[in-house]
Amino acid sequence: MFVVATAGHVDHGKSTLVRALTGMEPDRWAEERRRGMTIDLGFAWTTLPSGGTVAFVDVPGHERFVPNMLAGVGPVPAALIVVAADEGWMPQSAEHLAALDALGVAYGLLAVTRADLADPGPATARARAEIAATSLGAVPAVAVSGLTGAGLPELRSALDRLAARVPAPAVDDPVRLWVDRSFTVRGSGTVVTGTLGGGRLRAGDELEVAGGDEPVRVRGLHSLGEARPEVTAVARVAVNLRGTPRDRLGRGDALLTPGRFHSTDLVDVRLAGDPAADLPATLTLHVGSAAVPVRVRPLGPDTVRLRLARPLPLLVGDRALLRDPGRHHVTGGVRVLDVAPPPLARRGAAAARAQVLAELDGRPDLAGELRRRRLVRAGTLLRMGVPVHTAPVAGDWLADPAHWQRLGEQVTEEVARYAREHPLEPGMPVDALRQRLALPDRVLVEALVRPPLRIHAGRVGTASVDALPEPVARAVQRVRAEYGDRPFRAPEADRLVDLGLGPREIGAAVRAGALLRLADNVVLLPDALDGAVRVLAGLPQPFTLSAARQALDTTRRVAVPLLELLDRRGATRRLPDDARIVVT
Ligand SMILES: Nc1nc2c(ncn2[C@@H]2O[C@H](COP(=O)(O)OP(=O)(O)OP(=O)(O)O)[C@@H](O)[C@H]2O)c(=O)[nH]1
Ligand SMILES: [Mg+2]
Repeated sequence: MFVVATAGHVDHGKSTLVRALTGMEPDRWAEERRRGMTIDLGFAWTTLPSGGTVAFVDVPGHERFVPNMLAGVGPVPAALIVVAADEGWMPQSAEHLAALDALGVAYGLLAVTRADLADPGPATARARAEIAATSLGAVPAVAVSGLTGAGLPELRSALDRLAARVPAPAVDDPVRLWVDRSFTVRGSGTVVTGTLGGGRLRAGDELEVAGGDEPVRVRGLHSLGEARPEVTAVARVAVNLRGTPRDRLGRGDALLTPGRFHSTDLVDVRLAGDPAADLPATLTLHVGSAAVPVRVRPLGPDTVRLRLARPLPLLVGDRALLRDPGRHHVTGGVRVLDVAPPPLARRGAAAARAQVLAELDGRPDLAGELRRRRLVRAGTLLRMGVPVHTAPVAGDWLADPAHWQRLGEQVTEEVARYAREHPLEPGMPVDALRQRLALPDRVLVEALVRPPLRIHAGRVGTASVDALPEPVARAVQRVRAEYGDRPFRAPEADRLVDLGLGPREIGAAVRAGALLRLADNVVLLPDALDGAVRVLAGLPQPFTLSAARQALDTTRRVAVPLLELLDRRGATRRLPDDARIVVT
């Protein structure tokens, strides 16, 4: 389907022309028909000579209703500009054309109506000259009369040729349907309509409402007045929503493919046309069918930051326009450069930001986004409208290659520094490393640790992290040499000091499994436990503490905690009379 919006000054014959072409009434309201004036958007369609379908979004020309006009043309890629032969170029001819230009509409056609009332030549010449200076460029012109029907066959053929020029829509894109109407149908519930510019909708689909948290479900679809199981862009579509109250949705809302859009109330944009210098501080941003008040903060010569009064599901590259509602004036077009811009807190941040923005053109650019954001989730970029075609470094994280390499080097440095500062610890805790490098996710740390570093028990160190630090290893060696043949004699406290085994060293040796700690300052070699059980099993059962102490050739200082440890491990059991047995 080819969708085209009308444009043009009030009373120049837009609705008459749509009626003549389609046989349908675009002015839906009794008040419109009574006043002979379009107030809100109208919809009509017909078959073209080629067999294709054209659907019209007929807009009001009166200056009071320009916001309605903008809601209609926002999502539509082509325009039928209507100028009356007898009146010629008028203020809303200019304002509508400025809006189309601001939105970057590139496909159009000029119909000079009321050609039965005056020579269409001068109006045609003026209008073509005005249009040629905009995004529409040189457009074909047809002189018509909605009254006599003269020129209508030529106009139909011209519409066919225009339809053939409009690029094919991206039918696999996610759906962002800007709602231009919502109403209730008795027995069916809430229905919203809009121009589907990309993607496809199916009955049964689950969709998101921008800014809402509960999903909505498509109960049924209509296009051109007929029920359809599926509607593919470009199309006018009416969506019947299951169990959704009508007041939940209205013009300016958007139905979205779930998880594919990022609603934002802060965007950095480039202005087309007039530079930012004398821009009012507050304006209205029109995008899709939405109109939202914004506060304007100039950044560069043609770039500004907009703070939206409510969040919208915007994408990098979106076209929108700014209008001063008080002055009935389209201030200019904007192109969205960044939908998740950094805050401007530091001094000089705005100037630095202006420099960054000067390099951006609104075309989604993966390498540039990675360079600026350094680390970002693939889903985040997709939701900004930036296609992702590189592999993640970890999880769904993407990294700027140079930044990633730097991080790898920093990991080596930080782990080495930590080892120097904490020689007795078996490596740097993963979370300490994550914080040190300001990484947002642990999986990134895990991906950055490469041999000879490795992660063991939540710490990053060399492959031998669970080996003993050098000085502790030497001390343990000496314990082994001195006590190997008296395995149940523990070094006295001052002997431990001589050996260089303070509490931290003992802790490191215990963690590494090189010493067994029975109590503060009471340590044995780790094989002592099995040896003790063997000795105790040789005693007459049950045995007393004193018998155990003698058999083990040790002191109470060792025997008491040793037997308690064996009790805890279930190797021995303590009886009510304090004697023990070895559990076999
Ligand atoms: N003689 C003549 N009158 C026309 C022609 N087209 C429209 N008119 C008349 O011009 C008046 C306005 O026509 P509309 O079609 O309502 O104009 P419009 O552009 O839709 O107006 P708005 O929607 O209010 O902006 C009506 O009285 C029409 O009958 C034409 O080709 N010839
Ligand atoms: Mg009209």
